[in-house]
Amino acid sequence: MSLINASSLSFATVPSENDHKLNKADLDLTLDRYTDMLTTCPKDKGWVSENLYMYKGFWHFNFSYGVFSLEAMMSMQDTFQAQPTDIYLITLPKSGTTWIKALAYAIVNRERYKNNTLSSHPLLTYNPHKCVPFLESEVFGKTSVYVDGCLSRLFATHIPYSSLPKSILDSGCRIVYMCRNPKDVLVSLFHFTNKLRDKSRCRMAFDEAFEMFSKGVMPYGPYWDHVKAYYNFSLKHPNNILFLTYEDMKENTVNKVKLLAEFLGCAFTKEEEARGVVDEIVRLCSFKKLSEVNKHGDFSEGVPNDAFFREGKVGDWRSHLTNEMTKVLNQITKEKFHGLDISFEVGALVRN
Ligand code: PAP
Repeated sequence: MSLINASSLSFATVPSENDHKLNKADLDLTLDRYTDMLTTCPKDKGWVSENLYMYKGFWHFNFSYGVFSLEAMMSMQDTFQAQPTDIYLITLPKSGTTWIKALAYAIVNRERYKNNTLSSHPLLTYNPHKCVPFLESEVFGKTSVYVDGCLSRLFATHIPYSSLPKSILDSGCRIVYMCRNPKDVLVSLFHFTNKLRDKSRCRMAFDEAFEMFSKGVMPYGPYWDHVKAYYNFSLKHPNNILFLTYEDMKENTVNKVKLLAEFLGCAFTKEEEARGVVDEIVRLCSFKKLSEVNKHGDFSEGVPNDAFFREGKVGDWRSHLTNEMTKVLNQITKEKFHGLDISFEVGALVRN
């Protein structure tokens, strides 16, 4: 959930600061007709934003959060035309969005950088969020990233299954869904929120974050409903959706990167494997490398690049949650995921 204000959008295959300038008047006109709907939506306290609004069972930002607003999502539902060759990376905030963007981008564009051993790669200069646009940024202008040598477009989104533009589900395109242990999502979102809260708002206490997360109030949450809907979709359409967990990706990075490449239609050749291309991509997209590259500078106003790189570990929740909190979240997860083969235990996942 990179909180991009409308005025700071800038995306392209090889990003440049002036690639995309938003025309605010046009934007207002496009989204105005959806704003009235917001007044009828249930409202609750937000994390980074003042409030969140419920639409079709999920919590959303309002217009001031540009790309991530409910209005932008509604506009997408009405207008977006998916293509069967598209690729969508779908996550809940703090579930590995930045990482999966980097990996997918590096995999599908690897031909372009093969002759100089990745040394001039955009990921060595730009935040992965600049390399792969959020789907909703289409509302703000043409931002498509075309994958090398083919017509595939690469997008990311946090939109819940029930609100995805219908054409995405009908087109038979490829979807990669990545989820993460809810307890680590909570901890990550808590820290991200406090990093981004400006001086006018006091720091959030962990107790408060826990309360909100447990009752489902987080951007694009409830957590469990988001994951469950995509999981069920993946059972029905195993060829169209690759269901991954952050934990499994951490544990088996090389194997999962190979699987991801295969799913994206560009499996690594034996020759590439022998040349060490897979390992090189894993290193390029590693927490260590990306957090070094993004140590300084701002991604957008009020959002430093380093806000997307904190610990990058599995199980950091252990140093934040009390036993009582752990019990509550485990119980909710058990009930909500009852009958589903989803596990965040390292080495335990399931399918693929
Ligand atoms: P977003 O949805 O706002 O874009 P997202 O990238 O999903 O955020 O989540 C950030 C988390 O991914 C951070 O986790 P933490 O707070 O528990 O540390 C961040 O450290 C982690 N992360 C970012 N890049 C990587 C990476 N290359 N490898 C592993 N974890 C990463």
